[in-house]
Amino acid sequence: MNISEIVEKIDVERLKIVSIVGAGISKASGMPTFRGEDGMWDNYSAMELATPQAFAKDPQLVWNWYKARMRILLEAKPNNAHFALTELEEEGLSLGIITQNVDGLHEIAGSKNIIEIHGRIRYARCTSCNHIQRWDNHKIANERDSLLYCPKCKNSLLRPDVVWFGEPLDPLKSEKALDWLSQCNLVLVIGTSGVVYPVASFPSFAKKSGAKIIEFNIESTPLTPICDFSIFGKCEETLPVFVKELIRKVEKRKSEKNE
Ligand code: BJW
Repeated sequence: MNISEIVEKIDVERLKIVSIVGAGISKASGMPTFRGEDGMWDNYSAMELATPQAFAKDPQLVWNWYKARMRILLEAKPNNAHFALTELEEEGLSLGIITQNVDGLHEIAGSKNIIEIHGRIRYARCTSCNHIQRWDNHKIANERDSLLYCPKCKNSLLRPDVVWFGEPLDPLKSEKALDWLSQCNLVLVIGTSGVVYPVASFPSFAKKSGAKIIEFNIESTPLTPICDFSIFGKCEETLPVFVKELIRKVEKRKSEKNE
């Protein structure tokens, strides 16, 4: 089924969309994904580095990984997939974006209702007093082999303000995400491998509340079987087409009602 045929099947009456987003959306902005061919850095897998154990054992190694990613991010711009989601929101069709990405590109693209469920790479958090500060500048990103320390407690180490494996998600963010997912009637699952929990369980949670699920990915994922439709291809190409066609259908519906 092509995108027009899929849009044709969507009930656009009182559409409330939630987008669940992963690293694939930022690939065209130059940000590496976690798994697949991008998933190694300095011979370590992202899965080995994104843990509190890795940070406890070798904070410098972990900070060097985040600094390498920050150097890329500082040059990155949102792409057409980020902008398509902003357009959905501006048209009043979106409840919000639940993003696993820590890069902040949705906000730069102009989206407002965003839950950054795995945190924010641009901020660092004190491992003792929880003081939070930005570190997204070229000077720090280019200082290799140096750690960041808390300006408040002086000797305490700062860490990236993100969620690593084995760490709980912010309960307020999870609660808000589940609230959106129970209210929505359409979920767009964009550029995620669908293997990291609890986010990987969000589409089926929404489906149980009656939402339709559409996946945008370059390949099938463990979520594909529960999706009503899968749109295979680069989301920076497919999502803008989908959004444009959806908005056209909503507008057409509105003008028919007013006649
Ligand atoms: C394109 C594309 C293009 C490419 N267009 N598509 C239940 C069952 C089993 C395990 C667990 C479970 N519940 C919890 C767990 C454990 C664990 C987990 O899920 N493990 C599994 C891996 C087995 N989960 C956790 O530990 C979570 N915490 C938790 O559950 O806490 C419970 C707790 C309670 C009380 C006390 C203590 C604990 C935390 C998970 C945190 C994940 N963190 C990371 C790092 C964030 C910081 C950082 O960025 O550095 O989050 S890991 C990494 O994976 C990152 C991502 O957000 C996340 C998901 O990755 P994503 O986005 O899907 O990227 P990829 O690379 O995997 O996929 C990219 C996709 O894009 C691919 O499909 C491509 O095909 C596609 N693509 N180009 C469209 N152009």
